[in-house]
Amino acid sequence: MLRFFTAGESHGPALVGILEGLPAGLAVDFDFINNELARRQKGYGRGGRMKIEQDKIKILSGIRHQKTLGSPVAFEIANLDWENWKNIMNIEGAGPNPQTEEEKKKAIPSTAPRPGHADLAGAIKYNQFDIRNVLERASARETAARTACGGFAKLFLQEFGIRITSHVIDIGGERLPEGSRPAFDLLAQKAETSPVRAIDSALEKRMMAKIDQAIQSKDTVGGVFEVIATGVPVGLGSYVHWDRKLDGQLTAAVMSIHSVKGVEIGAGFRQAAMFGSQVHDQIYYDAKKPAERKRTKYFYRQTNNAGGLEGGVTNGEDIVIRGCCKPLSTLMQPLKTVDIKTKEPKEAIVERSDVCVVPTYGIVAEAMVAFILASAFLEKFGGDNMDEIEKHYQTYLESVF
Ligand code: EPS
Repeated sequence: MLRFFTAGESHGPALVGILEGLPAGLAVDFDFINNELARRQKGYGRGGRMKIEQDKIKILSGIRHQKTLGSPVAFEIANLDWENWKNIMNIEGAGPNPQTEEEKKKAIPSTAPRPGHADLAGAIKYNQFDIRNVLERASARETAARTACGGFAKLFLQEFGIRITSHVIDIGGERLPEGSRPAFDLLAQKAETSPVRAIDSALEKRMMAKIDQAIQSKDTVGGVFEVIATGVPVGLGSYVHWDRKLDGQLTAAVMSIHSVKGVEIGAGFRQAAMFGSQVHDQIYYDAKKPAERKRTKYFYRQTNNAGGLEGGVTNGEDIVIRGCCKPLSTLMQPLKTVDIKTKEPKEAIVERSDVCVVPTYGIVAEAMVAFILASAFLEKFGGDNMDEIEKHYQTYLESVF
């Protein structure tokens, strides 16, 4: 079993993570993990913070000579913005210690909760009269630590031929039509070179225009990302019990990402308007042993409406999972709210934020999907070191009929 914890406030000294359950002997490519962090920082529509941060992982434990030890991997990602907040977010002083006019403004307690944010429910729940005490942890800055954990999970999965990418299929209603997609590598390459991770250049322009429109009208815009995992063997997850169904675990993991309000697998909600004969992916068999190492695909489909999962179990086809992001709740033209102290009507907090984060959350969703798949893989083929897991996996592949 793999598990991880993260900690850290958005403008605190650092984000930290602990990833527990990685086997010993996994080669760690630090550039790969840092590149994952860089991919998360990109995207048209991001705010000023991403110009300040240059997310880099600093490993504190669990790795020696570039290989995992089997012990918990602990790491830190510095918040470079801490320098601008250390007198406001100070840890040991009894209150803020502002030195400049700008810091004096930052030190004023935030009392106007943003509709759509964790601000109000969080302030009531934790009995806080400065909303900063809520928003600092509710911030999606936390997803940098998740992305690093997902980077390790991806490195593990890659050893077994499993790869994951994402692209954006909708921003503010500018949507990629349903239908055929380029093969995995081409799709990944197209997404990687687009500022909005769109795989179609005409769509990319319309999406960027939508974001420009939101910027100009001091608004925000949401959308839909799609994550694809390829090379996944048959048999991860289980149909025997509700909490072992992998579709449930994957959707919960993606739903847990900030601002995600809907998750679909495969043809998802579109299936409601289709007949069974149009939905279910017919089964074929190829008796030839697949040449590609570790492929388990003797049984295959020509369509993938199931999104790679049937009965909560992977069926060997690509896993396809979508997340719908609501528009972010920090608006430069604030919505109406009520001051939590005076109970008077007020305008919601306005502070630096992003206009659109759909491409970024696709990257975070890749990390969450990687984590769930790595965990399920370890559950099925478990072992304490990579050699042991490799042997278990090979034995399984040889037994697949
Ligand atoms: C984020 C850092 C934050 C926001 C964003 C995520 O930086 P700041 O609040 O200093 O501008 O840009 O936060 C949110 C989207 C959110 O919902 O809070 C990051 O590193 O991704």
